[in-house]
Amino acid sequence: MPQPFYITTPIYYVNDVPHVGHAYTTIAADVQARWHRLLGHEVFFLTGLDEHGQKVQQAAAKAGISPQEHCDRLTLQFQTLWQKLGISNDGFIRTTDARHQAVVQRFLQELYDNQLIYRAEYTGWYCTFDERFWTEKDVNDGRCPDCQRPVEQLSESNYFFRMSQFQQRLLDHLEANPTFIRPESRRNEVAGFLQKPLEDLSISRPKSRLSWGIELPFDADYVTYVWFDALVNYMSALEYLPSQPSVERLWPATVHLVGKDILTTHAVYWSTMLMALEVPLPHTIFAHGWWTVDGEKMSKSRGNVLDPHAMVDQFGTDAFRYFLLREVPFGQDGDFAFESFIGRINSDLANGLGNLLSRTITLIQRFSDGNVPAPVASASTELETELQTTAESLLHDHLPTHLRSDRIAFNRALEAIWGLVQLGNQYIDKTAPWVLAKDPACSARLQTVLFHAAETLRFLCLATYPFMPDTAREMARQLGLPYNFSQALLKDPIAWGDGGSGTTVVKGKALFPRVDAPATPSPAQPQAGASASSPTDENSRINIQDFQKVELKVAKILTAERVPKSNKLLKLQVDLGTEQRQIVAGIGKKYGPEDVVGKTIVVVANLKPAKLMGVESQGMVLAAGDEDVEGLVTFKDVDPQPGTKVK
Ligand code: ME8
Repeated sequence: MPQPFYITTPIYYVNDVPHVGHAYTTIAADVQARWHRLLGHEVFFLTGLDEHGQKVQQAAAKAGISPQEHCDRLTLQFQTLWQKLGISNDGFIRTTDARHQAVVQRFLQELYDNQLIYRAEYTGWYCTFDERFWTEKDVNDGRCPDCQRPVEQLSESNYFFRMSQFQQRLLDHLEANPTFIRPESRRNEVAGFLQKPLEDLSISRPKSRLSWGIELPFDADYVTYVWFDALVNYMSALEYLPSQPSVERLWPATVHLVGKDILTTHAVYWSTMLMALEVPLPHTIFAHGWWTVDGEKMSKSRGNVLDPHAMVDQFGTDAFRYFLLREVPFGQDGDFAFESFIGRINSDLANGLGNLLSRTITLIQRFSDGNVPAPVASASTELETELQTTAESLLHDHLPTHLRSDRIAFNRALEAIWGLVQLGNQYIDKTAPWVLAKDPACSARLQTVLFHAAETLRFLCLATYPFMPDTAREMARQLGLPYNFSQALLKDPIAWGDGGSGTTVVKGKALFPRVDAPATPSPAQPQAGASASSPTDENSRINIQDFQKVELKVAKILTAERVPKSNKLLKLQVDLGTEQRQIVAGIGKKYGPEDVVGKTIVVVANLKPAKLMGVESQGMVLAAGDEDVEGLVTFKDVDPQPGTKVK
């Protein structure tokens, strides 16, 4: 039996309601868990809440209720959101659970008995927000180096964990286990951190200052430092939450997913705690990047905190799950721009996957009485072979590679899936079943084409399930596939042609209605109305009047510079004949600023201004390419004057 797949998210503070950042890590863990269940692995997926500490005590005091009551209220908010987002966690831990508290006390006692915890007087700079002391050299101008809030000098007697003793062992572990901290850049960060002498860790807080915590088993005047309490959740949960509780079977964890903000606490505090307890370390700690909104940090004071409930209500759970994991490589920081979200819904989801399903079902209903026909071998061509090899390598190579928990690359997995979506749509365009249907001599070919289109969707249904479970279920229903996704459907390799034909398709609603772009996108209050039209090939055509609404003009690029923190965006100043405009263009992966200055290009001149990474764009440049820009639209023989109309 392979080792069970044990995956965790951080346990989130209950000082406030959950936002997009919390949803991100939890959705990522959910995709991993669903993927492993499909493969037939035993999975334990744990999430939960961090309920002790100063922040929670303060939030409860502000609300005028007891800390426990506050925690209970917030717990409901998190659980409701996880349900709405389709999170399939197997366990939900709360650090106020009596069973968890008992384990924390047991660990503390063990370390104390082994002289790995000692008491000492300590004077230092204390940051209330971060609940930690800083040394003189850390503090900048009386401010916390982490959160920049003012610190105060405090002298108090506390208990310390001999973390410094484990520095070399941890360095050796890091060296010997290349996939312990992922991605590589984060591993280097931890290695760098460990070059400086590691200090001992204060693991207590006097009750006179903070009462909301787990009492130290060896001194009733103190509670446990919130991080020592919280990190233990990953092991304590195994003693009482799985259907068959067992630390032996489930530990060490396969992967702890965390945000980069809490990498040190996991890589250093948690690892050294485990070493002191003589427990093996988790296989991988994967630290993902940070979401900002239009280039800015999310914060209440800026009013730009993204509410996942609102997002799901407007755009749907699966569109939200898709966007978060598709837009940005998992280890890197990302910017949440509504233009991109809506763009992805319309292009990838509605025009891509939704269109492929709806046109295939329509074609099968129209030309095959609603039943998926069997293929006729002699009527197959290279096009079918290409579909088959792409689909099989998607399920058997690309997804297993990109979803490996020590290399997670959700965006690449989704790119591979959408490669097949695109191929499927091109296949229908090229084979034109509606033309084949007119000629009785082509009936074997028509049958073959309809079969392969349906088979493509069967593979897509399995591939999309971990990311978009509701969509996969709806696709299976419309295709008449008897799939029960709680079973290990990918335990054995899926072969092309071993389960598609003969099923009866059912026309259903469009998977993803198109979304109209809001007039002025506002991250905190997005406004979007779903249009009723379904994205079929016929009704996605436009007439000449529609096209004439788009004002295309010649422009000359005067200056160009990169938008900070973006490898894709260039900020251009362009001459439009009668005026100068600023345009932000997503061409930065293909061109550097020096490549484009002086070029004569074509721009959409009557686009409403929008902000990209916080920079205003007053138009759009035309370029060829889908995912990646292949080239700017320019002129070969002439250089028309800026401002000239293009039609
Ligand atoms: O740190 N972008 O809890 P927390 C991406 N209780 N991810 C984000 C994010 C953003 N803008 N904001 C939050 C704690 N996250 C401790 C953890 S674990 C033993 C204790 C996600 O509520 C990301 O996973 O502050 C980050 O690490 C976590 O929420 C922090 O959640």
